Amino acid sequence: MTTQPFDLVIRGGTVGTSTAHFVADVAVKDGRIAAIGTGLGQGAREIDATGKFVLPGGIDTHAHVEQVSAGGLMNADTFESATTSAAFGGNTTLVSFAAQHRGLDLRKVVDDYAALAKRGALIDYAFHMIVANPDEKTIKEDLPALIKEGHASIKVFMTYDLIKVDDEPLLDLMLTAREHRALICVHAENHGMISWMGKKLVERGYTAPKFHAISHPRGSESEAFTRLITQAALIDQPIMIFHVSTAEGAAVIRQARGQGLKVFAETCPQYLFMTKADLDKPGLEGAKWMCSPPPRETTDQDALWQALALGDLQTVSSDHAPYRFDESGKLSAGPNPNFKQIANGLPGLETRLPLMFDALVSKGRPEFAGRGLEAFVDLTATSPARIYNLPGKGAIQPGYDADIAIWDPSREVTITDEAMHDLTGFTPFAGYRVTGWPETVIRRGEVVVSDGTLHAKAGSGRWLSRTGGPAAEPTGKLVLEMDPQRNFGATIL
Ligand code: DUC
Ligand code: ZN
Ligand code: ZN
Repeated sequence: MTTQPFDLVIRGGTVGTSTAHFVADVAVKDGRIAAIGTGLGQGAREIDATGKFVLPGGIDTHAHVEQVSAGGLMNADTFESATTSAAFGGNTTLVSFAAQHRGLDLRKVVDDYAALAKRGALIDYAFHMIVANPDEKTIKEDLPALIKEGHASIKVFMTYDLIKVDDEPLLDLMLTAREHRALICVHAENHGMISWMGKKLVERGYTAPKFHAISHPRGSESEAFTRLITQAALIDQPIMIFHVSTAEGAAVIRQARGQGLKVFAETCPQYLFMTKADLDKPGLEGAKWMCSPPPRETTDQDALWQALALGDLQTVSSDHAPYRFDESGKLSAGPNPNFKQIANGLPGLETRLPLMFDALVSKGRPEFAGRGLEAFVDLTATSPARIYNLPGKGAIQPGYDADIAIWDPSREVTITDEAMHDLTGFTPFAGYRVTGWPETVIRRGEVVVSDGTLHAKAGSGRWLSRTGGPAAEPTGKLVLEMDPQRNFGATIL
């Protein structure tokens, strides 16, 4: 009997990394990538990947799952449905949220989400802790302990009445994050401008979903980015700015990074592929395209693609926030809501990678000058793993987890509501035609999806304990007020 040195060998595919692509076999042993090369030995299982792309499984670092929204509404997915949808879309790792609302105990919140995910998740996962109740216990006790236990990122909202964190508690949170080395992720929009515009529009009878798009003035984003970055510089705390939607917002980030500030940023498919015109539909239909911040203009799309190519923005996440188009979700305020009463968010776990693959690899966005495959891998897997410090994830490399998506680059698919595996019941990308699809998805060496069939069990995903890693390390550059050499000797940081 011949011994088979490997558990799995994927033969003859084009292996893609964030810096190169080449034809090779990939061998897997004990859930990890054991070798990459040509003519590798036998595997107990063999997959012929000739003509296919062998890429790292996607890492989606911004998704709301089994979570109560900013407006107090439970979303449509469970960890099982969301991770099933993510897996069919080529993902092997998810970072979702443990969401503290006002009055809730952060420790209990994290324990509750951990229990839900442990039971349901079928790809690997981690959490960002949303903090909306930055009281003494949260800041002094729970956050330091939870960061130490492996939850090394915090999300804060600068808007939404029920969960927003004002400047002073945000500075407190940044100081705690700096002391314990966690990344701070932020939904940054100017609350007052949005709230004021929303009220004015509704008072004047402009209630249709399309008015959501103009109720979040473009300047509310760049203003909040500037304020946030200025505060982060005061504390010397690294930040991640979520879901950048405007050209002006991207320009603020570019300038800050140019000054050496540790500012990371993401955008999402809804800002790269949709515009405010998508919300302009008869009746309430436009609610399906409502997210916050809203989709903008085609000129913003171009600016965001450029910002991705320049490295000003480093990741593309889905911001999956699923609300059904019925009374359990978008229409929870009744059959005739104004746009302020409609939950913000849209599903995207399953469509993020195919949309990005189609744009970067199949259509070859010009900004990436022939390096679309590398950019795809980098923006959707390698950079997320690096920034959120997910060791062993995000690359096809010996010793790394065998998290692999095998893509058929020539398969043409029209996205439909019915084909999606999440529980939203619709996708805002229905009707989009994409070329390239993840046909086989492998998580730690096990086939999770193949031939349109799910093979993994709920609960087979693993929680990933994370430290803050290099991204969360302060720069050490202190502004005048924090520098004892220049502030009359006061030590604050
Ligand atoms: N912000 C998010 O990050 N997700 C959903 C809705 C929102 O406002
Ligand atoms: Zn947000
Ligand atoms: Zn979000």
